[in-house]
Amino acid sequence: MSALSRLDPEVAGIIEHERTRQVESLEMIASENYASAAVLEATGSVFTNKYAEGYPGKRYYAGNQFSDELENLAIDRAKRLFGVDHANVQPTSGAEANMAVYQAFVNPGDTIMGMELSQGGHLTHGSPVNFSGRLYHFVPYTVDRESETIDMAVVRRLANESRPKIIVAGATAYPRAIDFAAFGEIARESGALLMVDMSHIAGLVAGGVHMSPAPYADVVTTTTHKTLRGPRGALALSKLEHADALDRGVFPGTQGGPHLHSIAAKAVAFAEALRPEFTVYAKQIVANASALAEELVSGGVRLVSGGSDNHLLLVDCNSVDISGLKAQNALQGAGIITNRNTIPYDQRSAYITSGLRMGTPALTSRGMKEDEMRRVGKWIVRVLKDPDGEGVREAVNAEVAEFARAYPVPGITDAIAV
Ligand code: DSN
Repeated sequence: MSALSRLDPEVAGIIEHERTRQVESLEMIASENYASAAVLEATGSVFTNKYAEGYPGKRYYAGNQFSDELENLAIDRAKRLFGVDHANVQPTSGAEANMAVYQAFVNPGDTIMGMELSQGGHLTHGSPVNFSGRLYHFVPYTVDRESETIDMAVVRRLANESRPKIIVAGATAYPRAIDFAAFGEIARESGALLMVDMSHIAGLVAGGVHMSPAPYADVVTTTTHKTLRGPRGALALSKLEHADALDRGVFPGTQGGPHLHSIAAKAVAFAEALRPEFTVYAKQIVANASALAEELVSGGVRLVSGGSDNHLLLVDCNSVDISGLKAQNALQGAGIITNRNTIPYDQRSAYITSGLRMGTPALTSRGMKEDEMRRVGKWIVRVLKDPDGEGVREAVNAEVAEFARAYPVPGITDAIAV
């Protein structure tokens, strides 16, 4: 019996339920994944107990000889993984990493360009309800109404008109490849720094199946738990000339003590992503998203931009005459976990939405391939076409649970086996 189940059976029970939920459902939230048993073990390590404000060799607390060793190891691995000059492994979340970059390179009131949240951007890319939109003057760019993809000519025009200090490239609900080289050219032309938030696609970049922003961006931020399959947390990378400013933006600019337990787990995840198997995994994520996209389209479901180049799909729920909220809830009833999302030029609110975002990283971590994606796609179409049909939901839910149990879950079923 574990210490937790002896000392706090209430919390242990809730965790056990969550473990079962993760095994028996199909986890298709594009930003979620299953961390390995090694990543989970490092996350739960004794580094939870340690304070280490500062950086390796320059701490404000004693007792940090092993913290220094750990943080240097994580930095070296991150630099190797993404081929960059400088890495800061301390950001505790993607939002804080982005905040640290703004703090480092611009002043309140300065102009920044970012993709509008309702079109696929992120809260911290200038949403008026977020610190970013309140502190800085954001000029949003949108996608083209017809192609539903980023129009680089429009980005160039806006950049030349508004002369931002930073251009932010990167998205949370954009199913297509992003041309970081073109963003880099526009940033140079308009005198802006290029910041790439590659949170969603970091694992694809690490696996070589998406253009790397490293050669073009001044600064790159990313979370570590999405396609990268690490612990909850983030990472900021830069060219050498920006290293000091970036580090000061993280600490003391926006954070206090780093979360060393999370840095330990990031180091483990970076080593996992450096292995050749990770490239195979990243390729499979994309192949799976394409197979799923084909199945949905052939079932009569419209996808924003018509398909996917990466790990995610954005379903236009108008094509099945329901809202994103209704679609999300119907699929949840069938054991398929997704999240509703606005689609470009959405007529519904951000709470109801007309879209449904889904991704393949977590299912791919369970070893599923194109055949499984086609099967999953058929279930999704069945439910979306009859969202009120309790019988359909129940039947699909039973099939999904049996199907899901047959696929091992990294960090869960392998941890139980040892
Ligand atoms: N919440 C994340 C996502 O789901 O994409 C972004 O921060």
